[in-house]
Amino acid sequence: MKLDANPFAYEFDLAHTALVIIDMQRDFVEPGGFGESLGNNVALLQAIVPACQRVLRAWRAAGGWVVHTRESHRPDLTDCPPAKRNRGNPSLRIGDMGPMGRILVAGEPGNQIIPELAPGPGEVVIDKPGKGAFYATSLNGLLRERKVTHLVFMGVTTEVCVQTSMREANDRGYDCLLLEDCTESYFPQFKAGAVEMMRAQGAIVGWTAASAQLIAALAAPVTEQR
Ligand code: C5J
Repeated sequence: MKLDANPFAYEFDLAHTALVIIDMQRDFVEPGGFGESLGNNVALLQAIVPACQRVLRAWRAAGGWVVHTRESHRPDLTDCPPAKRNRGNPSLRIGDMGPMGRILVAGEPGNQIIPELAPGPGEVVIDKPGKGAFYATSLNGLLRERKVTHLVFMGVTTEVCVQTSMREANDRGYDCLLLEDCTESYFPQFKAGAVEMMRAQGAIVGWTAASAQLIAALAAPVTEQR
């Protein structure tokens, strides 16, 4: 399959491509969660949910494989370095009781993926203690087992967990595409900068495209794409 993308067309074989949805968790996206309690405007993140749902539906209908991630720590926090927990001396730390349960702790209500994008049968959920989806997770092994070579990214936040994961993937040899209208930041200028950075210098980290381009490619008969 081939789609219009920046800085040039992105080609992928669906059987060797995974859709990776980064950290669309209640605590980051929903009103009344951890993100909002820090003073962030979660409406920005909520605005991408319909586009993410459209892509997920089209990807599943085409038979594509999906990986979801959550920024998530063990209840005993043994996988949370003090440097991460204490950075910035926040009033609410990872592991503290937040508005939707213990913050960024596995099993807590706020740590779950939003119902609109709930994982389906056969889809994988990766709990990651870092910003990147590859650090201290089984993701690379799972992708190699399935002979995945290409990754399509959506999720939040663009310049933190999405960008870190895409850079990790790029260094491991995956061809990565970021769907611009399916990712967001609490800081729109950071999203804009991250998108520019990733596709600069001939897709130095990867490609970017509008989700409509991907959906059109998934819907097109195979013969039209040659
Ligand atoms: C993510 C964060 N998911 N911003 N986390 O980007 O701390």
